[in-house]
Amino acid sequence: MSNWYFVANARGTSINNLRMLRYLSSNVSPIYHEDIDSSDDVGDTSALVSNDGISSPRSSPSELIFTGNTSIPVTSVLHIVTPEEDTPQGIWPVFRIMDEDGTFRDGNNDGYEHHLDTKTAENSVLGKDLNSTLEHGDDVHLSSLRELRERLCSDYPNHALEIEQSRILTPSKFQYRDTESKDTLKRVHQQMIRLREMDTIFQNSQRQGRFSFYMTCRGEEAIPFGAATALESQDVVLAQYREQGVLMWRGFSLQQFSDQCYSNESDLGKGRQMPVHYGSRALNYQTISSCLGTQIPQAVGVAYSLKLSAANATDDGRETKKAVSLCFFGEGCSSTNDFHSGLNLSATLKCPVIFFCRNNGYAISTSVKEQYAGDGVISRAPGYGMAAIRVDGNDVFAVHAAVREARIYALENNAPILIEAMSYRCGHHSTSDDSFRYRSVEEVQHFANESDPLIRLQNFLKHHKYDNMTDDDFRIMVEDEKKAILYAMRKAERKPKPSLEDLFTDVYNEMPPSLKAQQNQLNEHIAKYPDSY
Ligand SMILES: Cc1ncc(C[n+]2csc(CCOP(=O)(O)OP(=O)(O)O)c2C)c(N)n1
Ligand SMILES: [Mg+2]
Repeated sequence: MSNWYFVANARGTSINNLRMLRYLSSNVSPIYHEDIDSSDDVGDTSALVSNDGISSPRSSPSELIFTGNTSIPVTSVLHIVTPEEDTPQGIWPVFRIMDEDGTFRDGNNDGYEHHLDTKTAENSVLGKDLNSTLEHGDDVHLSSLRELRERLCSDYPNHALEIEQSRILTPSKFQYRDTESKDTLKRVHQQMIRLREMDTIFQNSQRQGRFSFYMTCRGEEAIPFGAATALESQDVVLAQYREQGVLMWRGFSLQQFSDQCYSNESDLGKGRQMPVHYGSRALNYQTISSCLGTQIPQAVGVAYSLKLSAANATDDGRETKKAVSLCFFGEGCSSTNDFHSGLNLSATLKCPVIFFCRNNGYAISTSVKEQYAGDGVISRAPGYGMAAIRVDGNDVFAVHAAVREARIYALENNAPILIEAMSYRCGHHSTSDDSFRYRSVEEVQHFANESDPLIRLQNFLKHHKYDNMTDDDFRIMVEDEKKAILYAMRKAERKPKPSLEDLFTDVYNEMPPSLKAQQNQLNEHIAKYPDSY
């Protein structure tokens, strides 16, 4: 559906909603007031960085409290459950590296029987070479990823192997164009802020009638960036709609995001899709479909084709880069027929596909309690003969590690794997939704305070004194991002709409008579009511 014709229908606010607004929008910048009204905002990043300092060290929680007061045992062990082994007894554990206060878990208080293998420290190069050049002390600020990794290995020897392998903690071979630095961790942090700000401004723009629809990723930002940093550029991503951070990481510019939402002539989809239905052939990101679940069997087809082309390329001696497809979907989408047929097909055809379920507690207004009777989505994997891992979706390091290892597993075994990431949808479902009609302000406040992935990463940076980041530095980053987003938006707003002709092209080589008839009807209609168009 073209967003020209989409009717935005949710401008309603309730008293609860207003209370939440006051709570979360207390520090709105003047830039917003000048141009973009934030009256229906569900939050502003500036509020996130106002919790000065970090909490004092505490022992790691043994359980993760999920929506609806379900508790899930936490494990510090990155373990993929393969079809060959026994499935976990009871509730599947959730893999987590970093606790809410930004420190890494020591593994001693895990709620699941797997405990960290202390040999991992000995296996790692950094782990053997601890304290070589590192000065310790409270006032030592770390400025390079090398220093940070040494400090982390020293502080958390049980995670040494992961610290060494984590690409978030490894500088890129090439300079990132947007940050003009090779520092991956800093870029992850900056892009998490950029995404949150873009979401906030775009949502508010929809409220002002500047475009027709929007969906935020608020509260789930660790998922796209954790996953994107673990993939290679040749990997094909088939997303649901809330994963715009993957595109951002791959280089989709703020101008491209804005052009798509405004459906202007620079929109790659030529205005035929609703806002947020991004796609980019150059970035190997298939265009979003509004119908839930369609991306799942498509991802299986993509993976099957990748497997065949990799095999053929080896046969005739050409070099090929091995690739997987990664398919994102929400837990609500896992109730579609396409989920079941897609997963079954991938296991029987042995396709290298990563199924990534974002379990954020809700499918619009339906909470997980009403969505399934079993243990989430992960417990279905053994039924399909599929490997699986459950991960804390608010821990960017854990999401990264799980996807990295899942990719290795999928390619080595030519087999699918299911990841379930436990998170929470802090925003409304979309701009057509007022979530305070079906969940309490207190619930949203609780998750926004306790498990926000951006605050968790900022606690990590502060705790480990990385890059000397203070709350003021965070605020400056937020302001710079806001300016860049507003600049792109204003530019997008001024661009002309795509040609009406484009509505009928690009599907058939020669337009069939039925479509030609529709085009004539549309032209006649517009000629009859010129004032309305
Ligand atoms: C086949 C189909 N059924 C229903 C819908 C309406 N719909 C759009 S999003 C959504 C909820 C999806 O929830 P989930 O998969 O958990 O993703 P989330 O929005 O939580 O990220 C529904 C029911 C649709 N778009 N397509
Ligand atoms: Mg959901």
